[in-house]
Amino acid sequence: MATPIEVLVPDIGGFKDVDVIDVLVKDGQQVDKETPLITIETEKAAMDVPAPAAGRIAQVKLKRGDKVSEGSLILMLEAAAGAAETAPGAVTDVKPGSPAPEPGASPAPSVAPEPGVGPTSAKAGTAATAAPAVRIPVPAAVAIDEPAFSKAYASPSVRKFARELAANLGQIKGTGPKERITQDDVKAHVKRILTAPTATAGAAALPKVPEVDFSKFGAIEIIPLSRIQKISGARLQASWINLPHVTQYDNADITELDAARVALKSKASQEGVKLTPLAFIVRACLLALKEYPRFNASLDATGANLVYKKYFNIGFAADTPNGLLVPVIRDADRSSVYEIARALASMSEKARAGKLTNADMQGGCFTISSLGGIGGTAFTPIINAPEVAILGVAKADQKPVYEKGAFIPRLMLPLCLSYDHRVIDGAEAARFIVFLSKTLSDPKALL
Ligand code: CAO
Repeated sequence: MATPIEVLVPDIGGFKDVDVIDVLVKDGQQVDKETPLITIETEKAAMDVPAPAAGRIAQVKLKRGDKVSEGSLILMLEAAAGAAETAPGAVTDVKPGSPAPEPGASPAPSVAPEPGVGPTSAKAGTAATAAPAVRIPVPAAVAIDEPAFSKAYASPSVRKFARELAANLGQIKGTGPKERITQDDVKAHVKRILTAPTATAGAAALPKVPEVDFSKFGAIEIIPLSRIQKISGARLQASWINLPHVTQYDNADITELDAARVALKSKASQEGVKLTPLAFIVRACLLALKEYPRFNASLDATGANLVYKKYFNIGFAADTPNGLLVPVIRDADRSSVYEIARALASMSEKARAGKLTNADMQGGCFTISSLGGIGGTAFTPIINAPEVAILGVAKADQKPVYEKGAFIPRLMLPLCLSYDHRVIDGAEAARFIVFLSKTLSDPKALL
């Protein structure tokens, strides 16, 4: 058996009769080098005294509440073989006044000991390194508020423990002497976060709209939102909150295109097809998506990769009595303008009759929201996330266009392209919409 060595209080900068506020080990306990043994508190700081070597605690020589100075005996340690060369008194790595060394800006671990189930405070010194009995994921996105963390009143071992759990010490109220934060305070804080409903954390971050009792101002009637409105509302809000939206506008000269459409219209209607501008707009978008494949991509779940889709499924917003639905035309690039027009009509009819299946609304790559049949000059469509762009179409109107020294009437179609600025740069969006405008001005490219 190794001869026990004395472990003494190191140089603590001349402070005398300093309080021992915690004894973190007990007789018979195995410790590693650097395991905190006791916590002492000067007027300026609380600090841990770590083990000078690995080994077994033979006998603890002081208790909580004792007063110590440099050279006071802390405990007797049977140093493990090969570690005995560390002399007592070599424990000099903690200096008062200077903050205790932090374990650095190590990222939050993805696992943590179950709060409340971990070691008791008597084992606090080893708690941070003990293998957790139960593993619970800690939200990875927790960021430590460093200034608040360093100002918080806690011992180095509690700081280390808090860091390993990604707990913001600045948010924790200490229940120890002089409001010092204890390990139990950290556990209780983490437990509170882990057991709180997830929605609460997100909702708490958003300022609330004021609640108003409308009946105080006049008669009211309460009608619940439809199921579709509730679902689409939540999705629209998620997109609006998560995606940085920018909307780029342009006007496409569709004078020739509309002349071609009108010429084809009666023949198409004989075949049961209602040929509206939207079918041509879908075709033009397909060409633009092939030219600018980033618009046909999505961010993956990590947000670090772009998923380029090699298929071209186009969604279109359909206004129905129950709310907004987005049917998807699969492999639209393999269809002619007539086939697209037929699909638009049949799917919007199905949408209005409430007969769309989930499969009819899945797999979209890019969405078009056309309000041209109703009116308006421009709007900001919300991206159908995880898609990265959406085209809004307003009503085409005759506009004076200056050409060869004179204003001439042209049929101009307002286009409004909203895009996810994390994925698409403004210049690329401008190129996309200019390409789209040019394509729409040339009926041959679309037929
Ligand atoms: N400019 C001028 N006229 C237009 C036009 C445009 N951009 N788009 C359509 N029109 C005309 C059509 O040619 C048609 O005229 P005729 O009856 O004289 O031929 C008329 O407007 C009605 O068209 P439509 O709306 O029946 O057909 P569509 O193919 O343009 O649209 C659909 C189909 C399903 C997209 C549409 O009915 C619809 O639901 N639009 C609403 C989409 C929506 O709600 N978007 C907002 C989503 S976010 O809340």
